[in-house]
Amino acid sequence: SHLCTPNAILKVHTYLFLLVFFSAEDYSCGGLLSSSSGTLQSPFYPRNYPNNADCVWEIQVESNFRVTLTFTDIQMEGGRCLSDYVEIYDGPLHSSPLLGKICSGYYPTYTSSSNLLSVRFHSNSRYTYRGFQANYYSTLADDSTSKFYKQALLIYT
Ligand SMILES: [Ca+2]
Repeated sequence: SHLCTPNAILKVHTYLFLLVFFSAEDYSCGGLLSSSSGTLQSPFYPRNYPNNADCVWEIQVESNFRVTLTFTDIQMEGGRCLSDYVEIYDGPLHSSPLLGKICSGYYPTYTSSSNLLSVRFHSNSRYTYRGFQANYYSTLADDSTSKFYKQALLIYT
């Protein structure tokens, strides 16, 4: 029949390609960040983030450093942060204390107690907003051992 002519098949393929191409915009998010400083943001920021997103960033800096994360923008579904939110963990995602769960309204700062900080962004199946942007940097750990050492130097020199 005429539906099986090469021209008809080409038209169907073109149609399917356009359907897939325009129905969902590809993106990747999350990953391991190992530079001493950097920026992370929700997919497509400052355009609206996609629905059903789940992104995990693991920030790992040098072993004697700490990670400080500062948010410069955050706009998501508000309220109790049950729909769309960012979670910040003091170490690896599934085995570390939750430092904060935020979605809108204020721009907090978090500092890890080790050289690892994890950030998870989650969005539910509807209503999207601009999302978030955050910067991180690393600072040399000022632990009790080095403080004691400095005091000892002051006393004995
Ligand atoms: Ca949502």
